[in-house]
Amino acid sequence: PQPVRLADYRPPAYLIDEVFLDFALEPSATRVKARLSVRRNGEHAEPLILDGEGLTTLSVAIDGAPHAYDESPEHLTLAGLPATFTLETEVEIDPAANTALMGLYISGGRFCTQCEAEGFRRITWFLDRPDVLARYTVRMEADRSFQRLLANGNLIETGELPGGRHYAVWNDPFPKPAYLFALVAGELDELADQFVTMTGRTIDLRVYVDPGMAPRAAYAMDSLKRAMKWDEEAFGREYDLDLFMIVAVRDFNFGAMENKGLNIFNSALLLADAETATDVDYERIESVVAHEYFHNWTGDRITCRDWFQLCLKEGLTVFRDQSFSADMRGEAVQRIKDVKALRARQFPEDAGPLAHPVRPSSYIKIDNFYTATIYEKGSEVIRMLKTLLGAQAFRAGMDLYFERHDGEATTVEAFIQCFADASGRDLTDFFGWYEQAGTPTVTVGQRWDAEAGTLELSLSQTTAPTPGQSAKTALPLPFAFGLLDEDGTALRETEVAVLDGAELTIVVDGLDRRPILSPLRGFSAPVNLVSDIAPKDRYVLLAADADLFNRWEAGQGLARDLILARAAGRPDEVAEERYAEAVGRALADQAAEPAFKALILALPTEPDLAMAMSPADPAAIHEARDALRARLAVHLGDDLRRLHTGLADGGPFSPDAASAGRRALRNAVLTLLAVDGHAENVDLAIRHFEIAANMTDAIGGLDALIELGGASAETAIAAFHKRWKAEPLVLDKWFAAQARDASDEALGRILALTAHPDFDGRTPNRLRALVSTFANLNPARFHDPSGDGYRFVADQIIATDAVNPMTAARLVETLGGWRRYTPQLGALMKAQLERIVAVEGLSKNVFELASKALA
Ligand code: B3K
Ligand code: ZN
Repeated sequence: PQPVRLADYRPPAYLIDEVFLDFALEPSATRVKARLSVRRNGEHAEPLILDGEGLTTLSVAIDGAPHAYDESPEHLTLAGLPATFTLETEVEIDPAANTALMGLYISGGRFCTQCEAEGFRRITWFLDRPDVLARYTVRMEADRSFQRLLANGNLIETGELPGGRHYAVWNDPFPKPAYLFALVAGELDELADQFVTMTGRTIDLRVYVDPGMAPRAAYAMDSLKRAMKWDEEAFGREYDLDLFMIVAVRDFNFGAMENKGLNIFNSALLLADAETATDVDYERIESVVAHEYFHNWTGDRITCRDWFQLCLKEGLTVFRDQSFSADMRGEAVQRIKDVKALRARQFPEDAGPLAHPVRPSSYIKIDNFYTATIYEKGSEVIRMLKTLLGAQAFRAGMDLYFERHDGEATTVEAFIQCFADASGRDLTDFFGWYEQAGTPTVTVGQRWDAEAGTLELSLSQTTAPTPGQSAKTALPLPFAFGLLDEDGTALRETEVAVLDGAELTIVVDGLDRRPILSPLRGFSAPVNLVSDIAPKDRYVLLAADADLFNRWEAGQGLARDLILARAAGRPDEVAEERYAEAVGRALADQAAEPAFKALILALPTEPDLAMAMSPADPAAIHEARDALRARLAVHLGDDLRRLHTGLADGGPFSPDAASAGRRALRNAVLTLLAVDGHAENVDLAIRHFEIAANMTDAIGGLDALIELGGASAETAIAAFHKRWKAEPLVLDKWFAAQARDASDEALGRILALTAHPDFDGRTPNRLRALVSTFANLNPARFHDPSGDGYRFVADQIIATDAVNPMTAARLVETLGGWRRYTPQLGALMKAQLERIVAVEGLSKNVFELASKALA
């Protein structure tokens, strides 16, 4: 397959101004008539080349008369065209057979669509590229059993038809690219509400869900209203249509989609109540509802010129949803979680064979570039921009962007230009963050001159080569830091220095005591930090840094070093005791929030540790990490059990951040205790599970019992299944809990789960619950020395690729880091990638990632 290159971008030869679509919906034979008002773009004699995939063409006419055309599997070519004309086509498609879940498909007996990035071409012949913006009118008719007929924009007309059919007509006044088109038809319950905008307009809000599920949409609706208000306050953005709809579907390739006025969600990211959803689910629902809503301005009103510009809408919108969540749930806790996610997903990507810049310059399948780099690093880049310019200039740049580019399909250059113009700053070098892959390493050295009372900080940065980019340049990055004394008293408040070359020296003078450096506060840049800060100073930071992120970071660094020393066969028991005591003090801190303490209590994850060990040995890491957990569990045992009791919550469930924080801490305590199979801990876990009054506690208990193993684990697994077998979203959690089981004998059971009657690999949620959870969150068993974990994941990739290439491809990255592991493991991983690449008829999606992972 040939890659597509940014350098080859050309404006479209034709533009489409108006689209009229007429759907005659039938599950296995849907007819789609399209009437397009087309206009030649400039003076030329080029043919019109339309995109299509899997369409059965029934007719093609220009200005009402049949027209000759050339059809290939992916294109329809028309020549000899006037400067403006009406193109009419009719095609037939088969939604019931659409297992790839791109284009028009059926989920739970309802029609729904997914068009981003290139799904619209599976619906009708079109210029399926984001720089062709058109106004859409959509008529659809279906059997009356498909009760609701929904599309983008405003409802214009509905009516009955003979033969038990009915129809609806929708019009979207805002020009949009085809990837934002959506249609839904089927039986759905409705949750209705309203929002009054800052200019006093009343917007109708609708959330559509499976019959009987409307109460579970309440939190999504509440999140939506808070997001609408927040976007007005934080960015001055008001909603534009009079109606905003969200529909939940069970079968979806990812989280959710920002179709104009008609967002479509994976039901896992929309439905919640205390009994069936965890606090983590609530948190994700809040952030994803906000994310998709925020796209209305950053994505829909202003969209991408081409798919290389994906971060223009995604990085920016992640930044917006993270800022929203920080305001809803607390800045420090949110920042820690965001950085954890960045390190868990983006850093390994940036360090491996699939590393790519935030704005890539070539791809084979754009579906493969919805990555942590585009999303999460893309957000970090915006965050740095805000830090470098200051909040006010940042907002001025955003305002200018909305004003200058509303209604356009634009580029990252144009976006950055708005900030340069609004701030008067030259951002040429900053643009390097979009073009250079790899995580910079920033090294900070200190020289303390007691006599002069000066601290000299020397900063330097380097970035290792990444595939296709051997030479790297230094990128401008904000380095926020503060100084404390040995008692934890602030000596200097946060200051932001800019490392805008390979090196920088900062001199702080007027210090009357030895300062302790609190570096890279709030994780002010997405880098790996290497510092010479001594453990005793890191204990001061853990106990007293005014920057809560760095308190957490100091604890993580201490734990990481202890675990890695153990994994290397050099355990330091005295230092481990000291660490346990410091954690005990952090837990006793009355001023700290429970949500923060829960984060302090969790040791660095195994994949995180693997990134810091070369070559990585997952078995040694797992064992060493558990040894430190055991030290904490034993050393702090009584305190932990007391804390667990003290945090028990008898009142009615509330999903608010403070209540969720208390549950998070209580479950983090249980997680820690589960490493120690002391009878008291087993009893505690059994009780925790049995009396759980919400899903957060039920899963916390189940996880702990599975780790403790034995008969109580079996009982719990069976009881959970019996209780929840009729609830697909909860059953997903049941699969996931078992997929996380890291015990030595777990692998056989996990592999056997694919044969469970409730397992269906064609439902992406179920597949991810078992296979992604296993590959991403169970490193000990995924990297099982037998190689069976790798083989299992490869089997699932190959089987899934035949039905749903996009979802299959998402699993490939788990094998991509093979060079970072011990030679034995690396060879086993590589062998599975080779097996995948050799499969006949492999999709472009999987081929691109697997072959790049091997290159
Ligand atoms: N824009 C969609 C992602 C589409 C993924 C297509 N492979 C959801 C989001 O990021 O908001
Ligand atoms: Zn998005």
